[in-house]
Parts: sequence; structure tokens; C-alpha cells
Amino acid sequence: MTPPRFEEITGTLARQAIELPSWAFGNSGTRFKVFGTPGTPRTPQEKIADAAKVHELTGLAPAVALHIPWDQVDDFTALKAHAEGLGVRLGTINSNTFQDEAYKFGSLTHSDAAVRRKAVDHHFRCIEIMHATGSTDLKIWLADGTNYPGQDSLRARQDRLAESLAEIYERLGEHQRLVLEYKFFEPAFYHTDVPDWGTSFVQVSALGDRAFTCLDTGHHAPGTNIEFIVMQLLRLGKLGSFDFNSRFYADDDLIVGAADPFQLFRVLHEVVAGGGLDEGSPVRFMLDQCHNVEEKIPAQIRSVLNVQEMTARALLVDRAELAKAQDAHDVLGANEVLMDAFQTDVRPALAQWRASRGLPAEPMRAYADSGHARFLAEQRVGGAQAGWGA
Ligand code: AOS
Ligand code: ZN
Ligand code: ZN
Repeated sequence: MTPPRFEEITGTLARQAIELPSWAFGNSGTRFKVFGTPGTPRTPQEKIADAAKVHELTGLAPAVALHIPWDQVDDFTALKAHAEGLGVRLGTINSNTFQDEAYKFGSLTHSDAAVRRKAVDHHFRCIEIMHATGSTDLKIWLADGTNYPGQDSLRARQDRLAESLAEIYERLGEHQRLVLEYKFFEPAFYHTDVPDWGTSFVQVSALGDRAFTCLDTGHHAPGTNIEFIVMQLLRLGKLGSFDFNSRFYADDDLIVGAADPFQLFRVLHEVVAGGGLDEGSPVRFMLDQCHNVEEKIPAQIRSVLNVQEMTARALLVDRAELAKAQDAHDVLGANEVLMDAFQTDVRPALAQWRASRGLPAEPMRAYADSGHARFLAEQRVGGAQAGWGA
């Protein structure tokens, strides 16, 4: 047997779409310092323009995810037209129930019905926005949790979460989906209310067919076998989306594939094996990253290229040979098949293929040579730069 040739995988590669987060284009940082960069967007419209530039140079990022209220505008229909005019569409709507005083002790899980009402109503507003923008996904990530054992009833919070989610799910339009993201710590440090894939799975399974789990690659304890979780969620039909990023220590939202390229390969290998790249698959790909010290547009270009390169390598796995080695319990042989694909340098083939489709062969270089960063720095003077949280 021979591994698939590059020409055989381009059909799948051509379908690949990676949604960009609007907040990746704003300034971000740690609690110690947020650095500004000349040319940083000041409005949701400018964030969308930057995302469109990434798509223009890579052909990989046709949608932009919004965060509400960070990307609040008066007219979302006009924002949709603005995005479409730039060649992209508006994607996932991310709700935000973690920046309001009222949510100090929780949002959808809060013991006070009035606070839960406010949090559920915020999601209703997000759904209205989705109708205006044509977005299909509502993504829920909750900061809810406790800091000390005994602070609140773990069980009661879980029951309240189920009730709140059911109300939100009921409100979705026929073609809309809910994806529930999990995270094992931060900002709460003793427990979070959706800490792991199991909890997300249990909660979304109780809702119905249009509720899925979102897997953020940065939200696992060190050493976690993330590809196993990918396999399991695909097997259960509940992997709705990825938030891609990478991490060295905690949830640092670094460039996907930067910290552990082999892990990204293993994840994408399971995605391919589980049908996650097949036509009609429910799995959507997004980035959830922040660029604290690096330039933001090239950082997003680098990120989508990393995903594309690793997807190509995962598609090049000789699956027939792998199955043969596995059946024969040829441990080293099976491992070698996988490693052969991982070690393949797909960059020259991808560059050629991009050029054949009218894209720059080397998008990073094309951006650097274009002088666009200088142009933005000259254009975007005055006004407040968008930041993580605005
Ligand atoms: C938070 O840690 C999560 O990764 C969320 O996906 C969130 O949407 C993003 O960080 C911006 O709030
Ligand atoms: Zn995330
Ligand atoms: Zn995160």
C-alpha cells in the first residue's frame, strides 16, 4: 500500500473553514499589562476587516465569531452586510456572562432567580442577534464556579444550569445550535460548573439534537489525552466545535500548533478518523486565541496555516496500512505509519496548491510584503483601540 498522494486530499482541504475570533484582533494581555499596537482595530467593523484580510490571503477563514457585548453594534443587519462586503460572514455568537457585577457568584447557575433571569435574557438577546447576522451557533462558556469547598451546593448549581440551558435551547431557531464549552478552572479555582467534557456532554444530551460540546484545546489539565476526548465525542455525535489554541502552562491562548504540534496532529488524526472532516459533519473549527505581544493579523494567518498543515498531514496517514498493522498487533509498524505522516513536510505542496487557486503561495510573506500593517497604523489614529473586554 502507498499513502494517499497530496492530489487526493485537496478536495477535503478545499472545504476546510476556520472561524476567527473577533477578540483576537483587539489588544489583550494579562492582569499585569495590556500592550497596545499601532493599527489595532477600534470597532467591531475594523476587527471584521482584519479577519477578512486573513481570509483574503489564506482562503481558510470565511467567518468571524463575535462576542456580545464586546462587539455590540446598533445594527447587526448592517454589520452582516459590512462583513459580506469584505468577503466573510458572521459566525458563532459568544455570550458573555462574566463581566457584570451581578454575576459575582454565578450566572446561569446563580442561586438567585433574578440573576439567572438576567443571564438567560442575555442569551435570548444573543439569539436575536443570530437571527440578524445569520449565525447558526450560540457558544456558551461560563465563568461560573466556586473558590472554596462548601461555598455553594455543587448539585444545586448543576440543576439550575440544566434549567437555564433548557430555557435557552427552547428559544433557538430551527437552524440554530447551542455549543457548551468546558474548562476545568479559572476564573473559579475550586470548581467550575462545566469543568469537563463529561459534564458538557451530560448537559447538552439532555437538551436535544442541536446541542453539542465545544472542545477548547487549552482547557485541559497537563497530560490529558485530548485526542481521546475528540474520538469519544465524535463517536457520540456530540462534538460540535473546536476552540483551537495552544498552551504551555494554563489557558494561555497561544497560537494553535505552537506549543505542541504533535498533539495537534493527533487531534486532527482522530478528527479525520471519526468523520469530522466529512461533508455534512457537525464539527466546526474556530480559533480562540489572544495575541499579547505578537502582531495580530500575521498571528492569525500563522494559526490557520498551522491547522491547514496539520490537517494535510493527518489526511496523509495511510489508513489501510495502519489498519493492517493494528490488526496484526504490529505495535511499532502501526506507530511508524502514523509518524511517517506526521513527519511529512507538506509546506511545498500546500504553497503550490495555494498558488494554483489564485492565493499567495506564502501568505505570511505576502502579508509582510504588502505594507498593510503600516497602512493600518496610519489609518487608525484616534479613538480607543479595542481590547479584550471591549
Ligand atoms: C474562556 O476561557 C474561553 O476559552 C472562551 O471560549 C471565551 O469565549 C474566550 O476566551 C473569550 O472570552
Ligand atoms: Zn474557548
Ligand atoms: Zn479559554
